Amino acid sequence: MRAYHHDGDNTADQRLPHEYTPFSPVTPEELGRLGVLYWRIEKRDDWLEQINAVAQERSYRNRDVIKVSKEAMGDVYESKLKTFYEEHLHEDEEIRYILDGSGYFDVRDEQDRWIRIALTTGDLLVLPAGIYHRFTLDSNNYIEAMRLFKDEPKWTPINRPADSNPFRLSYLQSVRTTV
Ligand code: KMT
Ligand code: NI
Repeated sequence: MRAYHHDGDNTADQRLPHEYTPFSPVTPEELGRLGVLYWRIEKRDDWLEQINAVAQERSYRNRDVIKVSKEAMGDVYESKLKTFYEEHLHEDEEIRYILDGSGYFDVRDEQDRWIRIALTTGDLLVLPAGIYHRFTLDSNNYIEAMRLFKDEPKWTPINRPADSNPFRLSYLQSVRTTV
């Protein structure tokens, strides 16, 4: 995992790193203040047990695996990528363990700037309900991820603006009270 401020350029290819100049890293503690959680679980023999432990601890009772690539998605590839990259929120956590490949999750900070979170195999990321975010593949054009969720999947993206959504409001409140 590597997190940093995005350069804000939305004209160049979204798959490029878009590092702010000078490079401006974001620590796991700063992500934590936004409610974003991160674990490193190496893809060794016991990775599944470790995932199971986190899942049990946080009541993630269901899971599936998504493969994002042209080969795996065929006709819906372009439209899915477009949907992933539209700024949105969910009414539940978005939990991803990267099984293979790599990609970028962008999340908004307190000043509404983009933080780019570069994930690779072995990274586990949890985005809180109500945070504005988006996802893109990087120039490797391939990611495979386990998606975990508490009960039934609640994938529905709610595109910005969703400022009066109750999950948005309680997210903002939780961020303020943890500062
Ligand atoms: C999402 O919700 O944006 C995704 O599931 C993207 C693919 S998982 C790395
Ligand atoms: Ni999402």
